[in-house]
Amino acid sequence: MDDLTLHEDPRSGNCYKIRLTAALLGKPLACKQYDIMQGETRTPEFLRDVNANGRIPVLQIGDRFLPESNAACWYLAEGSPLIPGEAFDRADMLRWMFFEQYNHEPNIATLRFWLQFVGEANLSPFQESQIMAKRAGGEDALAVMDEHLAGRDWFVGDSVTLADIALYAYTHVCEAGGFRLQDYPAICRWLIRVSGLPGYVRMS
Ligand SMILES: N[C@@H](CCC(=O)N[C@@H](CS)C(=O)NCC(=O)O)C(=O)O
Repeated sequence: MDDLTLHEDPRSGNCYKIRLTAALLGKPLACKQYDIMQGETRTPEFLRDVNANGRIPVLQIGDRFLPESNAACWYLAEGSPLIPGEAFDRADMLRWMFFEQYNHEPNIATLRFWLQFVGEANLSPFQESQIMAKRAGGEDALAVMDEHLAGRDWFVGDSVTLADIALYAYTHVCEAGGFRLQDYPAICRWLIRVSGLPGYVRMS
């Protein structure tokens, strides 16, 4: 089997998804760290050798490079119970992973990044003008999740899948972006369920 190396910044939830998937599956994963605040994913070498899109995470599989967190999770989990065997459930899992990338991460992860790492005082006028819309978009996403999880344990079927891992990564740290988890009781119960999984690892 090819060696697996995660090119990551440990503060990133997108990178954490991949580490959590590997840990739940018991797959060994080496890590190479970058500081995105210092532009280390924008160097000519990184753009040429690792990801022309200038972003982590990138999962290196032997001498091949796979960017995009959810694609990397899929690669690791192929053939495992983290991907449902039944066609509808598998597509439904992808539905939540696309939701995560379109409705959840661009609002919740971005606000966390701006408020926790960039700092409110350092935001550009454009970023400042986006805060309210990002807050509203993030709250909408959390409300959809909370309603879906009321009365069920996992996003798809009756066991944990990549949908749960993808959505867990930034949800469990969303308070750093100013969101209030206590407003979402079904999410709170699900977060405890995920953190109790055998093999679970913390974000950092
Ligand atoms: N859709 C991508 C998003 C990747 C992404 O936004 N990465 C951020 C960190 S979470 C990054 O590398 N930022 C550094 C930069 O843009 O220079 C994924 O899911 O992997």
